[in-house]
Amino acid sequence: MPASLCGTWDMISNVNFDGYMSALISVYLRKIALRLKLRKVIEQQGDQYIIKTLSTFRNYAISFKTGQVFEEFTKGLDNRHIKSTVTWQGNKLTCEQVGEKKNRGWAHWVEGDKLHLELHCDGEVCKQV
Ligand code: VL7
Repeated sequence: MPASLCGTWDMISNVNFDGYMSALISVYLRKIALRLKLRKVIEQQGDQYIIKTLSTFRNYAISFKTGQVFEEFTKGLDNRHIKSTVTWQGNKLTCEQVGEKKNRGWAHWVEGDKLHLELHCDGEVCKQV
């Protein structure tokens, strides 16, 4: 069993978030988003998850069951409709986001006492801890 991702996690580093966002949104919103200290709140019951991304500017939440495709609307982010599937790949909770943008997805895992997140879209990779 992979380590639990559940809890409240405050961002301590954010590498190439601007590059990742440049694949999705215009420069105006990126300038605001880049300054945010994001908080993740992750809840789990069995294979049902809720992941909230919280900030002083906007909040975003998804709810899903692992292994089941769901319709995701990235409301307040890049406002796209995508088909998302989250599965465990080893110790990584991995999401594939199929839509207009190629190679879009993310992966969460725990290392030591830290939550890691890799976000990717097109050729861009953002790494958050
Ligand atoms: C979600 C933002 C850039 C728009 C506003 C910034 C406000 C706070 O996909 C994500 O998380 C996954 C994995 O934890 C679960 O949904 C990252 C933030 C990415 C993309 C678009 C910036 C506008 C951000 C809500």
